[in-house]
Amino acid sequence: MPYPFELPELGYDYDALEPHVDARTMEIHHSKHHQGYTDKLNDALEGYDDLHGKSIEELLAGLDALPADIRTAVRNNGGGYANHRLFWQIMAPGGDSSPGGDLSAAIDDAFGSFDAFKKKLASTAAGQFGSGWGWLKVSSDGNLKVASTPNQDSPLMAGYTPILGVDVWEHAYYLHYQNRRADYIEAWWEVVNWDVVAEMYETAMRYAATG
Ligand code: MN3
Repeated sequence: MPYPFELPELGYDYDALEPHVDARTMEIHHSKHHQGYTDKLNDALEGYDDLHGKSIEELLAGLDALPADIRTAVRNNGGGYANHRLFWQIMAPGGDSSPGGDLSAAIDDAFGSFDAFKKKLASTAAGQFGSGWGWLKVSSDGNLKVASTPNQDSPLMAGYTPILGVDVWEHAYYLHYQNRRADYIEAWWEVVNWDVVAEMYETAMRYAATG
């Protein structure tokens, strides 16, 4: 039973991503912001027993089918729950600076080169007006796309599988970078865990292949 949802462990210490992402930001982001989304998601679903067996992916992919009085709460807080769960997973200290294998070849095919992909994602995320996320996502027919979403909207809501996401809410960077979102994104590449992103890609492609 996925419900009640629980705040996932980070898998590394709050200071592990220094100097690129500072420890205080990580602590507040995980223990306050992500905990808040998790708690509010559970609050919204309380009493809706028929929804307690649904995974977060199922809930977000099926927002239109949810009762109207909890749809916005699940969209915002369920999105926040899922987006941050992915965000912690796809970061790590001291990983490779680029992906290998199938994902590397797919990025070259889709965007021309790894550098061209990074530029496209950085400009898309930097250009998201207000709060939101920049994404690398896989379509249901197995194609890589770069996109941004506002607020806590997830690519899952539109039928895509996110495999990498960069949080561009000010709470993700303001303490260290203030208004310099582009500088934060540039530094953030240093902490991407490409092994996990490549695993997510493989899983998404298996799912795309089987429909
Ligand atoms: Mn956040």
